[in-house]
Amino acid sequence: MLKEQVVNKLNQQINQEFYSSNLYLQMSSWCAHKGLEGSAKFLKSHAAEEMRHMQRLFDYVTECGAIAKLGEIKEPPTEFESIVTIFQQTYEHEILITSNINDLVHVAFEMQDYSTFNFLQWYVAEQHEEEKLFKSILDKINIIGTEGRRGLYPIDQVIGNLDGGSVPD
Ligand code: OFO
Repeated sequence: MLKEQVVNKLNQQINQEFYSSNLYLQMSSWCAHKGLEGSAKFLKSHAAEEMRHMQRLFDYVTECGAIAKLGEIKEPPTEFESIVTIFQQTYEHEILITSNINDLVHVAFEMQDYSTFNFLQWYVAEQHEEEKLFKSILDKINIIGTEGRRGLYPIDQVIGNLDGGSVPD
């Protein structure tokens, strides 16, 4: 049986994962609109991965006999300055999510809820992968650049071929 404080934190995280999914899906639409097909594909696929993060939490709360609450999801921004801004924002967003997960792990530990603590270890490992992935995109943008004769095309191709990689179930 989950303690109320833990259920509330898990539900907050469900909401955050929904927001992450919507944010990346919205970003993918902006990229598609600008003809950045590789980035659009990558972000759309990552939006689907965020929904799987949400679903895993949703199932855990439900399996523990509590009610998973979806709540109101914040509207993501629709306008972005550039592809560079988009990937800076995704990296910053993942750092924020890591901090949310760490808070959640801390609450589970403090409440001596070792089942939830154990369940959350997947998210701890996953956030390491997510930060690494988005940091690597920023590094690629820095190396390849987005200006010059060929413009955005090469970096968009590279991003489109990236494997979103996630921690195995
Ligand atoms: Fe991008 O890891 Fe979930 O939110």
